[in-house]
Amino acid sequence: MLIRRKKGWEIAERDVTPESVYKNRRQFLKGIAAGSIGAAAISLPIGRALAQGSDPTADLYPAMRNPAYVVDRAITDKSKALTYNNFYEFGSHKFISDAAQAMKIRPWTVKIDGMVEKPIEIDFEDLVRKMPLEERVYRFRCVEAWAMTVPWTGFPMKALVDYAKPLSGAKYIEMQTAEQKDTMPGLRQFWYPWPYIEGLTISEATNELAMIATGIYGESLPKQNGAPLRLVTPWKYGFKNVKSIVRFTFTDKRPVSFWEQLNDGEYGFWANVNPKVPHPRWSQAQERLLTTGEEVPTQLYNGYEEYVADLYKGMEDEKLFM
Ligand SMILES: Nc1nc2c(c(=O)[nH]1)N[C@H]1C(S)=C(S)[C@@H](COP(=O)(O)O)O[C@H]1N2
Ligand SMILES: [Mo]
Repeated sequence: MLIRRKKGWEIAERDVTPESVYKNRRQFLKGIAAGSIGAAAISLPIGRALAQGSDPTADLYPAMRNPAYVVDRAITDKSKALTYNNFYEFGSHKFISDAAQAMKIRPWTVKIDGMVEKPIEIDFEDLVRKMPLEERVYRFRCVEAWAMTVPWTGFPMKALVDYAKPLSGAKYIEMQTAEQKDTMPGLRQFWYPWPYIEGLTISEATNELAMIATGIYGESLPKQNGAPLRLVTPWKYGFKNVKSIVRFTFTDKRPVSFWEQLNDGEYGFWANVNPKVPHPRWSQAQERLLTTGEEVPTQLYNGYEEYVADLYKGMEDEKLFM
């Protein structure tokens, strides 16, 4: 049974204090430097853990950049995008990149099931080699009002939908993150409705912007960013972008996502970016750029209105922007 929590003070992703968490982490790292903790692996640079193991998909990167997606913003520093993360399975704060290195990403089986011609399980390696990989630079906007601009490598989600051959009655796709009890300490926080799931309508999933990312900055995805595959929907708030996916389920019922299960007064299914629709506890008018800290105005659909506005024609009664 799902535990439905309505208490915003316990669960909102905004409620952590990154500064204090960061200070604690620095204390911790000082401890390591002083030799009080002999954990050499912890001080490895981010991403090295994967690079050291054999990444059998390394030959796929970098992929050719698709020049159609132009962003009038500087690309966020790689070091920022790889160390300031949300991945609650590894902790409910931003500095989980070290902890995430424990995640096991080989072998990685992806299930495609529900309303499809033939449910299948496929190894990630086989799947990614069937898909048309390219690089795209996209804006990214978290509901907490921070933003980044990153080069993702991946494939249009439409290619996966075509591969899955959904039945005509399927309307939605539910996506689920892995649950690794032995590597994900966050799963012990029982008040969260694990596993992390998210959903899209099939028309959203087949919109040209929707992407399944397998890489970032010209390399395969680091674990903290959702290796080996995660969703990227740049017109929606960041929490839609479910990481480390193990299952795509085609269904005629609208999925109730992780955050919506926790608090449907603050987080909804659609979650489209709109500066004019404030979150119940804060404004969405501005966003803070990760590298510079600069505050800039947020744009409708995060600047992707021309691509996606048609998806929502005639849906004015829906809560499209939360
Ligand atoms: N499984 C899982 N996916 C997740 C999250 C999470 O906690 N668990 N956080 C989401 C949120 S709130 C954001 S903003 C993005 C952050 O992605 P990044 O760390 O690659 O920047 O991941 C999203 N996907
Ligand atoms: Mo987020």
